[in-house]
Amino acid sequence: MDTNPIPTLSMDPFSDAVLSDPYAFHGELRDAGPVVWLEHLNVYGMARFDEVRSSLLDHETFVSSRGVGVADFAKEEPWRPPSLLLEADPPLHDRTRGIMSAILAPARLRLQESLWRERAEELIDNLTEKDSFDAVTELSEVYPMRIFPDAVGLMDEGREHLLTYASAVFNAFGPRNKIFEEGNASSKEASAWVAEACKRENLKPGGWGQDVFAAADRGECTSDEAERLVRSMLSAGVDTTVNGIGHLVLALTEHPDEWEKLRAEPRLIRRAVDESIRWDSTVQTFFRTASHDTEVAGHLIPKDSKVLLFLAAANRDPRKWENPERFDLSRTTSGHVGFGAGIHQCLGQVIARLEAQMIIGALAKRCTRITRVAEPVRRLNNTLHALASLPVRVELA
Ligand code: OVM
Repeated sequence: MDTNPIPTLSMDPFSDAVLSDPYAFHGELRDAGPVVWLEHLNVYGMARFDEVRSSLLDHETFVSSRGVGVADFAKEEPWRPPSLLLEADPPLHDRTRGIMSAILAPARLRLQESLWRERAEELIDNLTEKDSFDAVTELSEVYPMRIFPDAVGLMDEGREHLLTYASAVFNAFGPRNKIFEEGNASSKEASAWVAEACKRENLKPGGWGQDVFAAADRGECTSDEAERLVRSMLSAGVDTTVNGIGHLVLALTEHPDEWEKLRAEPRLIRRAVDESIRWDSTVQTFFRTASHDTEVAGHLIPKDSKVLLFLAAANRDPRKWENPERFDLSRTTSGHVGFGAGIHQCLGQVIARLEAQMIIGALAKRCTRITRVAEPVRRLNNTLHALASLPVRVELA
């Protein structure tokens, strides 16, 4: 073991430069080796597809209960009470995951489909009354907010706090840098609102939130756990879909041929959603912690090490993907790690796919062309590849 030393990189993966345009850095990481030492953070890193995927699958070696951010919960106070899903290992994780999987089962989500389609068509009809609009502030930030909070059964007042909260949650997985501090300042009020919104008495009947409390009534979890599980929906369900949809629109404006293909063959919309997540992964990174000494590609990773997994880099690894930098609707996108892999693989991916399909479906039905009319503006986040603005012009069918 370790006849070749582990290559060291000095670049800060959470610097403004890397976060705004991560792909060149991802190439350096992959080419440096299967395992790297990131001396700026004192953590190991993996950016090649095989090692990222295997590490995600090996949840006993690479645990989540010590945090999936840079902070080790064994040594540092967590930023908020840990998630019972994301920041938990079996057996706790399997119990909570079981409760949530039943509530968000695909057959139950299908019940939302016609309403979500109606809402998507409504929004696109309104937007296309003008020939140009901002695909972030008027579309990707708007559509999930019109369907998701209602599906959970959230109180009406204060829903605007959701995006502020989620962006702070995702910033908190990174180091305590300027991006974290700035988001943290504005998130206090949002956190307080979220805590209230998750309470049983504030959730409307008929929503997924009340379904979690019904599980508590059946003895599957405590009421405190139910509140924390509703919090997971609010943490993970908004900023992710907002930026997933934003980047999907961006991908389609930059690839007019793929837009043509998708319009000609609407069944490709499904694939476009996954190809977009492969090509420009919304969740760029997550950490794990080594629970014991382990070996990866001949290198020792000592017990208690933090390991940074570059999901987005794995999804563009040329060792795995042909022409990985091409957004290509004719490829097989399945197998990407944009939703993770293994026991923690995105619980909400069926919701995310459905939302994206509905809004892009409505857009494709209505518009023959979609063109970007100004440079997209990025919103820097320590975990999410995020957009602040994407001005587009459309031509109607
Ligand atoms: C949670 C949570 C928060 C952020 C992300 C996430 C991607 C889960 O609170 O469970 O999954």
